[in-house]
Amino acid sequence: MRIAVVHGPNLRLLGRREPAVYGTDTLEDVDRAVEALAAQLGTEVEFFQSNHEGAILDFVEEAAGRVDGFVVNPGALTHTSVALRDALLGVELPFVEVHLSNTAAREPFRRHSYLADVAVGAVYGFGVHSYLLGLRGLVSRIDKK
Ligand code: CA2
Repeated sequence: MRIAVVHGPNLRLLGRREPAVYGTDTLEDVDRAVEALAAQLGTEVEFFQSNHEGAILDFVEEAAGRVDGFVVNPGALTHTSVALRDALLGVELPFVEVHLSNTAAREPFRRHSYLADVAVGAVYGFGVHSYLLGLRGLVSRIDKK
């Protein structure tokens, strides 16, 4: 099994700004933790980050030929992007939506997700553990098929 982990806009700032909201782990720390869990689960992983919506759409389309599912932290695209929703629906692969912060406890505009109702599940509010829980859930869902 192979899973792509997608990080949306601005997530490269992780660990460098707003530690009270997003914690002190860097994006590299997140990727290493995901890689370690993936190895335990016997799953291959690859990572992609972009600040550009179109680049993320292109990646989803291109990666769909080689992966079994996606763990996605869409960043602010969560709350704005019908295009990302359509791209993920279009490739017909399971995906989990993950967020470092608890978006339900923040500004009202973060409460709506264009992806949550078409994701196999969502994990919010656990920092790096949101990615790890999301990966576990996705792998078990794919294994059952
Ligand atoms: O909590 C999350 O994971 C978010 O996806 C992060 C997004 C935000 O727009 C979503 O509502 C929730 C923001 C990503 C920007 O990342 C930063 C990290 C550190 C410092 C500044 C921005």
